[in-house]
Amino acid sequence: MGSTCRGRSARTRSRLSARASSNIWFLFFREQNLLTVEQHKALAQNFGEAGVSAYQYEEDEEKVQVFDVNPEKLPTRGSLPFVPFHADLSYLPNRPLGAFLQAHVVPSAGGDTCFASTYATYEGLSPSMRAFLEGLDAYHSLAKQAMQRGVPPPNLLAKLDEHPPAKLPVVHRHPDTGRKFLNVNPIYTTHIDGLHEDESAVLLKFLFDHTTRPEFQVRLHWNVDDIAFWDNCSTQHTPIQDYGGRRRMQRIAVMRRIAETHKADVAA
Ligand SMILES: O=C(O)CCC(=O)C(=O)O
Ligand SMILES: [Fe+2]
Repeated sequence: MGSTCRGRSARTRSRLSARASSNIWFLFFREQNLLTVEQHKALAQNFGEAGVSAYQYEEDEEKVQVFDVNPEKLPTRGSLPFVPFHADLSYLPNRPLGAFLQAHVVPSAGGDTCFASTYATYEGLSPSMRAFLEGLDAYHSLAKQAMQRGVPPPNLLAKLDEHPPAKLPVVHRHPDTGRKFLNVNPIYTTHIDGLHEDESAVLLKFLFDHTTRPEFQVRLHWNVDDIAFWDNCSTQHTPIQDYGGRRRMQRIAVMRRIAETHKADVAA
């Protein structure tokens, strides 16, 4: 399950360090200090390398992403693009372990983030459907996301060659816990290997819709200073694009140390 911690106590730190050996998929820290970029990087580096991202903006500091939706620059309410549930960079064979996201400016209403447990989405399927999905692979591609934006930004196009589509199990095992999770998402997953195109499209649509069921989710309402940490295998997330004011989020992804990758595959 996920949990919420208040303040900056030792208990908070011990919850975080328990993450790797438990089934916790999501942690939310309230009443924190606003992190500088250096503090934010230091926090992430306790768990792995600070992450890289295909979406880095030129003006962002290295390995930090700032999502700044500012109505003084662009209208917000009603014009923000829908961002469906996703795991970050799922097209990478070694995707980020997770991310730390902190709210620096929040709108007066709205701007929540929903997290779905992919353990729960897998376990919520019937035994027959689970058996059918076992052993299937699906392709995840950065190009899918790039094309959804109409004309892709040049920095993203340049990355397509570096990141060819990855073929990954539809039912994957978590590298730390070995527990099975459902591993498809509408931003990056293009098709299921070995199925006809129409079969794959219908099945993926079902699985994407299945992930949006409220019983698999928590929904976070942000205050300034709050930090969310999510496990990027056992969760997917979606920002709710319903607000009118400014929303500025500072984020650092955490990469899995290479030696840890596929530990569960080896153990299985
Ligand atoms: O802004 C948010 O609520 C989440 C955005 C997101 O998808 C991310 O930080 O990976
Ligand atoms: Fe994301």
